Amino acid sequence: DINEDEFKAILKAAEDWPRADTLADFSYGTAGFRMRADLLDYVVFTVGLVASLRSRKCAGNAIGVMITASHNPAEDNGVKIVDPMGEMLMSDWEPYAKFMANARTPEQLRNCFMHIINTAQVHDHNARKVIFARDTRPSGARLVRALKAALEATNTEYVDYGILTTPQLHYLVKATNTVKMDKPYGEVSEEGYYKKLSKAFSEAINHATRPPSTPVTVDCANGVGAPKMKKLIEHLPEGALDIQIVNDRIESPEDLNNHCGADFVKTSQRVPQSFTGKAFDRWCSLDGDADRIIYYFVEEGKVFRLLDGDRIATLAAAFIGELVRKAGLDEVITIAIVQTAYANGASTKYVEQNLKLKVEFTNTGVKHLHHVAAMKDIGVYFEANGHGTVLFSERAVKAMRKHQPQSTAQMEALETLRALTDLINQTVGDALSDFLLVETILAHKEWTVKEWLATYTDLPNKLAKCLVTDRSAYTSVPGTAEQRLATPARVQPKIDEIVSKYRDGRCFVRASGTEDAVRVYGEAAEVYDTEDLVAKVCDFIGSYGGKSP
Ligand code: G16
Repeated sequence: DINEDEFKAILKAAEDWPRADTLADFSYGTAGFRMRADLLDYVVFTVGLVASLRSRKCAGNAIGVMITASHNPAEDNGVKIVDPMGEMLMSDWEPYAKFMANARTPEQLRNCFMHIINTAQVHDHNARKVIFARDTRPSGARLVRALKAALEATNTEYVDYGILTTPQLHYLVKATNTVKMDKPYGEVSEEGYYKKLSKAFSEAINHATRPPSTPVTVDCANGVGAPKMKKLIEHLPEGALDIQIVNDRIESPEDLNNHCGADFVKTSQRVPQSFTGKAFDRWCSLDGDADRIIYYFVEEGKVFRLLDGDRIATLAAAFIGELVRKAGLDEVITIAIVQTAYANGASTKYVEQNLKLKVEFTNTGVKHLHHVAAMKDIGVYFEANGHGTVLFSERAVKAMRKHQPQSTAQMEALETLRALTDLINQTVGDALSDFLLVETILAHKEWTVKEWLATYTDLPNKLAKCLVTDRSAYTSVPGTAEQRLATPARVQPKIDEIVSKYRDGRCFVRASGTEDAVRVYGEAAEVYDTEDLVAKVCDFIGSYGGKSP
């Protein structure tokens, strides 16, 4: 039952963080709650309450709360909950978070609190701990106060890690909860994160003929990735990589993700502000909370070439596959790739036909991909937008540990593989870790961006955004990886009709879970067909004057 003293304290604290007066309900979307920062105070307060209950449910293990709106514009913010092993909040609990954020009166809040305790069978007297961090958005400081108010009212022990990247917080949650285990995930500090990555990186490039000989430039989206990448560089072995940084103006919030960063480069398919690269120079962009990374370059004549999440997935899967084979483990360990509908059709074909690996599709959102990848021996998952990682199962790690190499070549492959399990963030997609992974692979293969691009040719593609009055009217048919709309009923037949007119045409529409818009993705054999196809679908949706057809 509810602890009356605790609940009194909650109500008292809630007075300072009133719910924004919106008619619409808040929802726990692709990456938690995300909206205009001035609407979020109460939402963050209630997330504090849910995180406290979640920790009690998880036997007092630390739960993470990250305050960030990642790729969204600077005036937005968001909040999401991280489970004990560093993974996203268990999906069964998302409705609880939604329910609580939408409680409009003290009675409703009380009912929600009681409901969670009863249905999730939370032992009210259990220990509870929450650790949290935020990105560089100025609104973060106020939202942290709302969070602390909820944690203090619920007598929850907490650690405020200040400003971190999202994946760093995921790392710290797992490190905190494994500290007493046989194999702790890493030291419980930001410093520990850099130490783990740099040690693993040194080991991973140890058997490469030479480190990448050309410099790489990182666009940090004017966000938290900038100071954190600089700290990472301080920890890397001397001379290992020549890294230049651009777009690191975190002191001017309006510059965050503005004409720079992974989302801008991927969606507009052009170079970011401050780009000074010459032909074939290697560049990459992080997003606003440094969980996504994409690479790109320009060819002579300024032709823009993108090496997105699909490219990182195929690069990583091919490399890890080779190592598994060279180490003599290919009979024991299998590799699978997980993608979303946004994956370029050419990448899927390449994985199936050239790499001979199995591809599975899930809905958008790393939480969905992660879940499927975690069931494989080695699961490589990346969204085309550059958000992803590689998961090594306990089974695969054991096989690598036990395997006795039969030759120096086998031993070297095995050592590199083992280093990758530490280099790659096992909790969530992590731009800093993925950056070191890509650099490691390019070093081993002695590849420039040119060879990397040559592996396959992308189908021309376009991603557009349409503003509609009610994006919740757009729902997908379950089991189609969001490639078909169930509602509004008239839209899917029309899309099918339009798509049928283009060679290799593919197009789908889905409601964004992070922005107030629907996304339209299209592919076709020719660039002008792709443009035309997406424009026609957008026109159809827009022809209702922003109203849902
Ligand atoms: C978040 C999610 C990603 C997702 C992206 C766009 O990214 O973590 O998995 O691909 O939003 O989602 P949607 O199309 O539903 O708006 P981030 O980097 O903003 O946290």
